[in-house]
Amino acid sequence: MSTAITDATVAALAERLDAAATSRTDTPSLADDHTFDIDDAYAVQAALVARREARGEHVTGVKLGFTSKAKMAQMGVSDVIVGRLTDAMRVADGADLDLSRFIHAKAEPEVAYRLARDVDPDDPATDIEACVDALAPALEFIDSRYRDFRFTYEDVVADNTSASAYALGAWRPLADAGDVSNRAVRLLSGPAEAVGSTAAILGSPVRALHALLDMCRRRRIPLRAGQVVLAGAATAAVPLAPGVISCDVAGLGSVSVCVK
Ligand code: 0L1
Repeated sequence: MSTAITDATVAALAERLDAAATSRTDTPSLADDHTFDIDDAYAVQAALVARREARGEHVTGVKLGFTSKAKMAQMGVSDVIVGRLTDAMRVADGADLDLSRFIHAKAEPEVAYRLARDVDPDDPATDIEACVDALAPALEFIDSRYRDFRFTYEDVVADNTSASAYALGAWRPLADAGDVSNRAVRLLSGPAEAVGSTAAILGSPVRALHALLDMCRRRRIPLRAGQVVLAGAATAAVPLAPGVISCDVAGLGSVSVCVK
């Protein structure tokens, strides 16, 4: 349990981040005026997600962040971070995406897993790989609520790891998808292009599943049948701009949205 800040402060920080997201107005780093640790940060995140649920949103899955060596080094950490996705964040493949819903969003090309059954993080015998049944190409739209992207590790966890929106391509049964540990990934956004490999996701997206199980054990985050797992970015994030943005993962297919 958190020791550094009170429950009232947790609630106040969640309210501040929620107001920033709903009003599309950035906010200074929480660390500017609060000292809080990573346990507190996950408590703020839980309170933030609870505010969304109180408005009628449903948790549809989880996302991992800091899954590349470069991002971990930049933030000076050796752990991945986990955030929550909701149905309000889901954008259909091929649909329009309104740029005005964000503060300063960026897009990341990813791989998504689908959970076929509930995961029991307390059972040491849990085989997370056996809990997934399908894979899909994915686009994640991250939108840090912090002014000028200036945030600490704890800040970004409190801000639900910048989770903002996501789109999924067609699911492919795991058995048909084959080994996805090193597939070419291409993000196209107008003239901007980012190319990479699924290997940038902790060496292989499947490692993200194991890292997720570990995080869910430590952070008491439930994982339920039907939920989506966004495994992490395969390239650096690209600023979101009007026009069609697409992600193609070799052998898995593609997903796109039209940013307006
Ligand atoms: O990459 C991620 O999804 C984690 C959040 C990164 C923080 C940000 O750049 O907004």
